Amino acid sequence: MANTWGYGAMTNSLGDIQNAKAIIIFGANPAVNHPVGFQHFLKAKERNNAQLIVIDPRYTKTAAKADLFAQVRPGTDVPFMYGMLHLIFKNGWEDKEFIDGRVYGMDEIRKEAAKWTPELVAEVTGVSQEKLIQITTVYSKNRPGTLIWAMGLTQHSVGTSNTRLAPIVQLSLGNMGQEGGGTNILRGHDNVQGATDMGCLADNLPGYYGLAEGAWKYFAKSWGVDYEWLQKRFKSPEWMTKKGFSLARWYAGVLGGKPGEDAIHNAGTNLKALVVFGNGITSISQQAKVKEALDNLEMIVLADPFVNEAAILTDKQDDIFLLPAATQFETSGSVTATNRSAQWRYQVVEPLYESKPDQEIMFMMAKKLGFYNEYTKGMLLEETKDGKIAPIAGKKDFTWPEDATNEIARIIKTIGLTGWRADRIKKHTDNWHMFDQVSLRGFGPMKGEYYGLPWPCWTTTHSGSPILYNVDRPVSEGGMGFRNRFGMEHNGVSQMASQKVSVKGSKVKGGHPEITKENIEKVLGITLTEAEKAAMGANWKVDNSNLIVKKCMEAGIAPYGNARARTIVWQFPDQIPIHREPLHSPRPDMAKRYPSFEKDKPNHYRVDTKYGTLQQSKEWGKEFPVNLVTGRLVNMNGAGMENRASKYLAALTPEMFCDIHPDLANEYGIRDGGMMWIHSPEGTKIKVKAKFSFSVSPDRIFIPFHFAGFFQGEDRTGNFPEGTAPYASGESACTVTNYGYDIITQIPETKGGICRIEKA
Ligand SMILES: Nc1nc2c(c(=O)[nH]1)N[C@H]1C(S)=C(S)[C@@H](COP(=O)(O)OP(=O)(O)OC[C@H]3O[C@@H](n4cnc5c(=O)[nH]c(N)nc54)[C@H](O)[C@@H]3O)O[C@H]1N2
Ligand SMILES: Nc1nc2c(c(=O)[nH]1)N[C@H]1C(S)=C(S)[C@@H](COP(=O)(O)OP(=O)(O)OC[C@H]3O[C@@H](n4cnc5c(=O)[nH]c(N)nc54)[C@H](O)[C@@H]3O)O[C@H]1N2
Ligand SMILES: [Mo]
Repeated sequence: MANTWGYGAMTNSLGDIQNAKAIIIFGANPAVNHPVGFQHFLKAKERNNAQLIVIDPRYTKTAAKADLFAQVRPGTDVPFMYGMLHLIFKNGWEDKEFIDGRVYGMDEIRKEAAKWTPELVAEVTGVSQEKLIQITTVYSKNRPGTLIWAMGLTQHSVGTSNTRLAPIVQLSLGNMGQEGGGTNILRGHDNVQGATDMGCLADNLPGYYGLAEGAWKYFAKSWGVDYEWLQKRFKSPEWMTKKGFSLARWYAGVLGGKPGEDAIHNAGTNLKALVVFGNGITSISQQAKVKEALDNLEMIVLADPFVNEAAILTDKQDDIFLLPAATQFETSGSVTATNRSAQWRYQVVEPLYESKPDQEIMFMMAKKLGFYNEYTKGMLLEETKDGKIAPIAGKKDFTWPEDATNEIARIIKTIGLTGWRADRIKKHTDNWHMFDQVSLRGFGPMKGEYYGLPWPCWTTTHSGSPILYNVDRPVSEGGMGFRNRFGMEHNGVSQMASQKVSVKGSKVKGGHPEITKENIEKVLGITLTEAEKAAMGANWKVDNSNLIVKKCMEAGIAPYGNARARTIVWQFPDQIPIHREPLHSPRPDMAKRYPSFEKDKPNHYRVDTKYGTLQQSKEWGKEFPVNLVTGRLVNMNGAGMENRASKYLAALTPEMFCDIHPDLANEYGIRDGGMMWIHSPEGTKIKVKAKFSFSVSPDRIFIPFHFAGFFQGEDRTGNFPEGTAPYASGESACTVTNYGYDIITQIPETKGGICRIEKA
């Protein structure tokens, strides 16, 4: 199982936002969710007179600081962005040189954008033509502009289309690879960038290595274990290369195949046990199903510093184990920030009482299950000059966590973690005061390095790369072109950057492919010795000799090529992003005009998943006319247990509530402070307190997702072991968020649902 919330990494850094002349935010509320990072946005306004533009269905605290605000209808960002592109092309505001040299397929986008006149955009998104024109004009005329997004773009059945079209807007304006530009995704949890980089995803190995046999073999070699041994961990070899269940639909793994449930494809078996490290479980859509799945498991293990409220939700009586995990204050190690920078986290206190850090719990489990040696062996190994993996001389045992960090640096070459040795990361954190917060450049002992060595950090002496795809700096100072990942050509068109685009100081002029053993001599114009040839891996990602990277650094190029950013993804159901209404749209007319994917997706992370058939099965909006928007509060985090267990944080929002416009409330006889029911298309309901608010328009309501402990009107807090109940409990928003999952990542459509409301 893996966490599929959110996707993308920041191309620039929070500090670099101070260089922007315009900032456009799609579906993020950093004043609330990234209040420290948001200070850079405010500084950009103060110092640079940066124009702040916010696109959100709600008037948020971030919107309150904006120069321009568009209150978009949930799930219509694709039309809004095409509306911008329409105006950009119509007025000739696009960066022609950038597009010609570095982009593939912009003509297709231009064609689609031609359809999205301001008039049509206004009809579909609810944003006036004037507002769209004003926003596009201001954003185009103030370059560089940075484009920000977070969960408002991703948590949709078309989340992937949203997160493809946003960079396309940036490409059209030439805002990529620029100081003050880029696409800057405000990531979620502490170290979530590190968690994704480390393969806590259902569809790849650490470092985004795929699940193909070649990648597994690279890891087997790097971990010093037999490939065959690894293979035998699976029921049969073919399961090794298949995606796993995602966190979003783990419950289907338990319920799959029962009447009315989506079918699963899981080697002929349902899931029987659940082990959770650091997820609330009450934060996942379809809580009624989650509860049923929990009730049907044979065993539940919850490793958490608090009582994980999954234990409160279930009726299961036996075989639920609460393991007291230590917090991050009680352990140490490297963590990765939203801008790809590493930091060292030092331990503050020893683990309290009988709690243990996560890794110790995992080591104990590995011992019991009999694979502890294989699990930890990689920390005792190193690469040799001739491209082999050998034991580190004289090393009998590992030191946690330094040796784990060094193992990561050794193995993960795809995203360039080679330079992330533990001693280097510590030195950065220790010398925190020696870096400029805007450029991240180091001074004094840190000269020549950027803070936290933002990846790719190609070698143990490389500077790190604070701005991705910036060809105006030498590779040795973090420069690079776009990555070449999808072959040399498509439909007869070269995927390489044009001859005019070279990375500053590079010996290789113009675009070039990613570097392999086969093409290195030709592309770099060098001759390898026989010894070098023997040591070199097939490509830079699996080259234990690191010779490919070394030769590339000497030539001043990034090993991953200098290619074109592509707007067309020929492997996806929508080759270019197109508008598709959420599966549950409050507007049946729009659902007909802009239907979801015609075909359902079988075996999507092992679960059959519905799209168009469900959307078109009914005029959902007639029965469920109100848009349901969910999101965050500043005093609470995630599933909320950590904060509701704090007296002072809980006191700020002691009860679960719903932001509702008085006009809408009045239609249903709901009073400010009165109770109301919210009903979902799945037949579930929650009872919450109404809170009159003008942040939402009368066609939509907002609920935070930080509460749990109540379920469809029932108070379940009696289930807490004595003395462990938090100060605040309430209904979980995810009991009523609707069915609907992104077609590629399977992120739930928690930002594009509908409901029916009623006075309670
Ligand atoms: N205080 C606090 N901070 C947090 C967290 C927390 O729980 N509490 N969680 C952390 C995590 S894990 C994450 S992922 C980040 C998330 O950070 P954000 O993405 O900023 O969080 P949200 O509040 O869920 O959603 C952002 C905005 O998206 C808007 N939105 C909803 N639907 C749409 C839509 O269709 N289009 C557009 N354009 N906007 C839409 C919502 O109204 C909301 O204002 O925050 C992190 N920071
Ligand atoms: N409706 C709706 N649902 C959403 C979202 C939304 O916007 N709307 N957002 C989604 C997103 S982006 C996210 S990231 C999720 C967040 O949801 P969760 O991941 O469930 O959020 P947290 O509350 O951060 O859960 C972390 C759990 O880890 C525990 N924990 C803290 N530190 C440690 C540690 O060091 N070790 C261990 N083992 N446990 C620890 C905490 O006590 C808590 O129980 O929610 C998702 N769900
Ligand atoms: Mo998140």
